[in-house]
Amino acid sequence: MKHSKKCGDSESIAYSNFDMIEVNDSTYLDKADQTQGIRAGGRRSRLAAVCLGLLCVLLLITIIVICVRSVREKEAMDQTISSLSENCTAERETLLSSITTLTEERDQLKNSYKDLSEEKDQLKKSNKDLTEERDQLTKSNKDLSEERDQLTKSNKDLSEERDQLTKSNKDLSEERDQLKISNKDLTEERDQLKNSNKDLTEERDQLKNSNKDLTEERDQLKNSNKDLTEERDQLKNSNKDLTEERDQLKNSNKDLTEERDQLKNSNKDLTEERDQLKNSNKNLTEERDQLKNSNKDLTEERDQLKNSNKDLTEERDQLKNSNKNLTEERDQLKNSNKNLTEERDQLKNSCQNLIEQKKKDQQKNPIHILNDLASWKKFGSSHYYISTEAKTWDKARQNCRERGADLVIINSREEQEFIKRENKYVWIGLTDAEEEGVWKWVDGSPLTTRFWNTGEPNNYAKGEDCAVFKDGTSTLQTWNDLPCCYENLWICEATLPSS
Ligand code: 2F8
Ligand code: CA
Repeated sequence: MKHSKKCGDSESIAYSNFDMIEVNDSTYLDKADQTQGIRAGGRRSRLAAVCLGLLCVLLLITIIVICVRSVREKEAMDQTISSLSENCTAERETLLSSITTLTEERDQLKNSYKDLSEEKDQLKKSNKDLTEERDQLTKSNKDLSEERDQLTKSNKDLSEERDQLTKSNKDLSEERDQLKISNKDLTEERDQLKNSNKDLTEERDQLKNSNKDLTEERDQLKNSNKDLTEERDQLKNSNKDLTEERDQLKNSNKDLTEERDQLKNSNKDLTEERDQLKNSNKNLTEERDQLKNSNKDLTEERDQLKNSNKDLTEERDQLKNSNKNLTEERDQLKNSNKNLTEERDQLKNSCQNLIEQKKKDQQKNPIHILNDLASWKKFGSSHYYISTEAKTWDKARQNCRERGADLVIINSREEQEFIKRENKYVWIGLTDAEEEGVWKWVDGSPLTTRFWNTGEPNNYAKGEDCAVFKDGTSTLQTWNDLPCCYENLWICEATLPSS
């Protein structure tokens, strides 16, 4: 019977009782043989049991030794592990503190960069305002100059007009004086004529009187003729003489009458002439008064213009002074602006240096990428990150640097194909900003393997210095040059130092 036996197993005792029962059941063995066989079987069983017990003890000892050894080994290992974990903890703490320091430093730099940007914007704004103010002043100065020129011109025109008016006034005064003289002459002539007329009238009256007297005499003579018929012949003669005389007198009377009528006519003409002269004199006086008034108005207007011209000149001079002051102020502001710009540029440079230093530190310590590895894709020995927002080429590069990386540098067809699979329109780390037409990667290396689109780079619109990776169907002709100020997604590349 084959049984596997184990140390201290209760089953083995059951099996030996079974053997003994088997022996008791045998009817073909004699009693002595039976006793002997039982004794021999009992000895063998005891021997086997002793052997087994020894073996068990040995096994137990071996197990105990192994256990003790393994406990000791475990303790030693625990010690090693705890010292290793202490080292790791210390290292992690150092790294964490350096991260904190770098984060603080980055935040400070970000803040100083933000402050400088704000300061720059304010300066730009104040510069723009000043420029606008200066342009307005220049414009107002120009307008005032034009106004002054117009006023000078109008002043000149008015002076010329005034001179012409003075001249015409003078001419009119002369004409008036001449008319006055001629009027005076005519009046004198008329007075003389009046006098002569008066004299003639008196003469005529005298003649009339004498005629009357003669008529009376003749009547007397007629009466005496009547009375003295005799004497009539004589008187006839004398009468004839007298008649002749009378006829002569009549003729002379007629002549005098004609002369008087002529004088009357001439007197009438002279009166009309005088009235006409009086009218013309009145008109001329009115005209002169009007001219005097207009001359007075013009003089007042000229004086007002002179005053306004004077005020404008003063205003212009004040504006000139304020313009001069503003120009000085602007120049001072320009200088201060220039100084601030220099200061800002210096700060920018120091900021840039700090960023570069930080980048170097970050490259030494790629914890940034390790922290955010889920957003990066691995290809070859590099990791790639595609942004989710759009920025200008410079800002995109800045962002890559802040991530401890830089814009992607494509050095092989495989890398080009890998980026193409992402099928995104992204900035890459290629630029010819330093020298037109000389394309360089962001690490300063020249361009050797090219994947330009057909017809590119074309410096379209004379200002395309940054390269973009286009999405679309083509795989090996995807690059285009674009103005760096355009805003696009971008792709960063980071190479982790081999561990
Ligand atoms: O927007 C600039 C971009 O304009 C065109 O592409 C849409 C030019 N392409 C051609 O003239 C063929 C690009 O070269 C240019 O960069
Ligand atoms: Ca182009």
